[in-house]
Amino acid sequence: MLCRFATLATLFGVVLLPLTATRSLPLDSHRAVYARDTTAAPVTKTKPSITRTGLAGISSATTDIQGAVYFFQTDHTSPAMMGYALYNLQPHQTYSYHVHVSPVGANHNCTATGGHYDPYSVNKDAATYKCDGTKPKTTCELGDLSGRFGSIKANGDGVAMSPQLFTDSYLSVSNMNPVHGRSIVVHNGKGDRVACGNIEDIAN
Ligand SMILES: [Cu+2]
Repeated sequence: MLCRFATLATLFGVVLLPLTATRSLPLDSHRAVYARDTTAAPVTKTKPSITRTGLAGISSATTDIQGAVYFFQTDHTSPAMMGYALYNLQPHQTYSYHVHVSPVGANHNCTATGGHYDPYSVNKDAATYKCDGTKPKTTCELGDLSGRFGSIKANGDGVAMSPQLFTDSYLSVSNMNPVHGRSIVVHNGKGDRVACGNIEDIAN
């Protein structure tokens, strides 16, 4: 128990503390930030390690699932990095997760999020759609995160952490094919939308 939460806390600490540290920096002109260092106290001489963030706090109206899916970029020319931590999943169950095109509905309605984000219109026919993670641009909806990077697998405690930070060279936080303003939906093995959350900036 302790171990499980300690691990979660560590993961969130690693990701969230640097993000929080950049709160006061405008997202779209990091050069401008350095130029006005003289008026800021305390003065930061080092380049912020993370400049663009998208965090979806995941929760559910129908289950106890909670957690987060996060994206960050060190600058607008670097690929986005993506990871997740989820808990209160069904032990040993497998879940899929996607970027959906629209935000979550007012009463935490995951259905309001619409379909998967597919900016290259790859999915012409749901019956034959098959994502090959090695060819994301031509075979995957870019929002098909489980198709591209692998499914979420809960451990015996119902916890799932991304086994690594995934490098996403096709989605960005807020530039080309942006995830900002969209949502993450987690589906169970039957495809039901069991949890969701909006992808929001936490660094402005
Ligand atoms: Cu989905």
